[in-house]
Amino acid sequence: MSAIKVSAYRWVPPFAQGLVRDLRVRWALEEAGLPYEERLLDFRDKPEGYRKLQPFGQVPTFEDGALVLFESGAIVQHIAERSGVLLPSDPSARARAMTWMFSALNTVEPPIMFLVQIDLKFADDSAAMRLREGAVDAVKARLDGVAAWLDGRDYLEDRFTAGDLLMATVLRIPRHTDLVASMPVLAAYLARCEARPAFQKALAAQMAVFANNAAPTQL
Ligand SMILES: N[C@@H](CCC(=O)N[C@@H](CS)C(=O)NCC(=O)O)C(=O)O
Repeated sequence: MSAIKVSAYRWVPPFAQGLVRDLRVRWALEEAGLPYEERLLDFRDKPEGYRKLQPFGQVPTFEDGALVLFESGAIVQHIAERSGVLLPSDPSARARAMTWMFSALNTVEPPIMFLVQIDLKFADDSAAMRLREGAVDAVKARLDGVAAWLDGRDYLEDRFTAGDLLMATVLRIPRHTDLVASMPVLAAYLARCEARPAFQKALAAQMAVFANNAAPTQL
């Protein structure tokens, strides 16, 4: 049987290390106990034909024999459905968990990514910086919603699911700010998710690749 392959970057700058979205897939595979291999790519120099696997030239992709998937959320969902570990079998509980998967990627991640763009790509652009206050408020509004929901709970639903896996990876993104760290409910939730052995293995695997590969080009 051919091994599952996950695409990932050989190296990214420190601000992105530990955040690249193959982490979600590695984590889901670790939770499911499915072994995988890496398909390592250079950020600036993707192999000929890679867009046949990922139309936008991004990571991650997931290859399992003839099945090729892209979009980290879809890949995590596939792994979760296949293994049963990350989604409850009860149909209603499963639908709730999937609701949180979409919520993480579709409601919470976009304002966070907008803020990240401002802070990490346009920090010297005064026009962009004028948008920052509003961008922070938009992130806070989403974080307030997640924190209020989580208050008194360990996880978004009554057990850890793929919804938590995606939400935790999204909450990691604004680590250059104290937005999550300053909210005790969210900080504790994130720490709880990150303490899972499967997360620790996934993170170590991503970071090991960067440690083994010197910066190939200036990004
Ligand atoms: N929605 C996609 C986003 C993938 C994505 O943004 N990947 C980044 C790394 S985390 C990437 O490869 N960026 C390079 C690019 O967009 O050209 C997913 O969740 O898989």
